[in-house]
Amino acid sequence: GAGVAIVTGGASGIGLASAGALRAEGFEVAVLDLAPPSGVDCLAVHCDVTNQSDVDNAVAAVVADYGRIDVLVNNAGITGSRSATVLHETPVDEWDRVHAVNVRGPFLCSRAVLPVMLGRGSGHVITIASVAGLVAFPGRSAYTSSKGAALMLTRSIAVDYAARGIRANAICPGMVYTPMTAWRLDQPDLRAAVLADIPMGRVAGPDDIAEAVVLLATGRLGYLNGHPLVLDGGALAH
Ligand code: NAD
Ligand code: KPC
Repeated sequence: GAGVAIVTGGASGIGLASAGALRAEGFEVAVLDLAPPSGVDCLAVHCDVTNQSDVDNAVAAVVADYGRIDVLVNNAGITGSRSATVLHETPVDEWDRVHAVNVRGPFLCSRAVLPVMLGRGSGHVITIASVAGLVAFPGRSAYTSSKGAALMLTRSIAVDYAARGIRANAICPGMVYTPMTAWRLDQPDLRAAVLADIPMGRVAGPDDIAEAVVLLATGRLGYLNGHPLVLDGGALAH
């Protein structure tokens, strides 16, 4: 096979599409999520990525089943409720929850997986950040700051582990139609506002992002390290 890949948050949206695409490419896939994935042939492990023992136990279960980990896809993420908006109106517990999933989660998962990768002297940590980690998404302070942190966590891994055969890259999607964003994109006026900023005139689908996950996971672009791969239909070029 192509190797063993863990996908966090693989029960929905971008993670589910990535798990399916990795499986189709020949990877053994383990999905770590609060919810069980459906429709993908994988090892499903119930795991809250903010919980250290959940993460450590889940990674141990993957190693017990598959014996190695080649790819970690840090994908689980949340925006917070609608109340997590501009900074002074953001409830403190919403800020903490968003950062717990989007930053502590990739930290804990990478912390558990890196020793396994170090043992074989190879591996790739792929983190689904966002264009919101590069430019601020209006009215989403907690999310924007968490994605900036997730990108720099990725670069920290890239710098610290490259000499030991491990790479780390981020994928920075623009707007993707998933359960996360359906509330916005299903409202015609809000959808129109989003599309006005996208030169290609469409939002992404989960498969657009999964394709990049597979490209990186399979070891193509082998000199890429610490990079934020932007997939946004040209929005940031606008
Ligand atoms: P989604 O809501 O469809 O799926 C997220 C998945 O993560 C769900 O299955 C959920 O159960 C899981 N999850 C949430 N909290 C978790 C936790 N504590 N532990 C384990 N699993 C948890 O979202 P999506 O749109 O597919 O987003 C996936 C990633 O892509 C996120 O990191 C998101 O920030 C990022 N992203 C999304 C978009 C977009 O427009 N949808 C754009 C850029 C980046
Ligand atoms: C671009 C991205 O990462 C999503 S930011 C907007 C999420 S939401 O406010 O839920 O539409």
